[in-house]
Amino acid sequence: MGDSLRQRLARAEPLFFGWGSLPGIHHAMALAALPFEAVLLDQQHGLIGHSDSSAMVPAINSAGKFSMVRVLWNDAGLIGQALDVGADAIIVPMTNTAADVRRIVQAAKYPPRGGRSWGSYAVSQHQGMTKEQYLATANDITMIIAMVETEEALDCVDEICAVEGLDGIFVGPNDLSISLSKGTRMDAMHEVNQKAYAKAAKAAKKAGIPSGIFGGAPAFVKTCLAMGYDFISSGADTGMMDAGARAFLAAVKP
Ligand code: 3PY
Ligand code: MG
Repeated sequence: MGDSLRQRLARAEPLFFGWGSLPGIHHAMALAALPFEAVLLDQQHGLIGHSDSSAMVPAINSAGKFSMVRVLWNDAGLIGQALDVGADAIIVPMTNTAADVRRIVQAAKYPPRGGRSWGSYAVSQHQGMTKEQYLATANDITMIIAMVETEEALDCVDEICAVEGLDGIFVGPNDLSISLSKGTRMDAMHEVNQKAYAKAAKAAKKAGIPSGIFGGAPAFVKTCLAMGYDFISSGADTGMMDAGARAFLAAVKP
């Protein structure tokens, strides 16, 4: 067995991951074949449901890539489902308080760290493990990542990062921009947003957990890397297709 996602993120080397918003096992295989170390499936704003994930997550894992699922909402049932199909990490949107994060821990960790409910399907997604081995290691191999994407979350980001059992934070630049501007702006590069990114990265570093952010344009990603972000997404699959098509036409059109 290679490194777990937790072990990989502990290395001081940024991890880049692909972002899947479209459903289908063949799409999962195509995403897993891209030169990223991990693939995220977006159940919040993408078109991917649990039944899609139940085939897509194992396809990603079998291709030797780490799998992450952004669940639809901070809900114990949705969190359990994503972990049961073998996701290495769950990313939970719109977490605003330390209490919100404690609810995730309760849903995602087996006792005594939480109250995750047993589902035997998880075992078959971690090949070679017995039920007992999965139970003994699941709390350590799966990761909980909370999104910081509102003014409220930013105001208490130190408390959020300090919650026992939280493994990382993930910043959503778009919602953060909307929240910080009281709904008047969606500008990931705005200086108010940039200050917020720096604050969130610093809080994560202080708490000793990795920080991630939804990426996109290379200039934006480089700014985030300079702030110390540890895991950064590519931007959505649809965006990558759009960028690829435009680059192709720009290169070949007379
Ligand atoms: C945001 O930017 O708000 C996100 O959630 C990224 O998808
Ligand atoms: Mg968001």
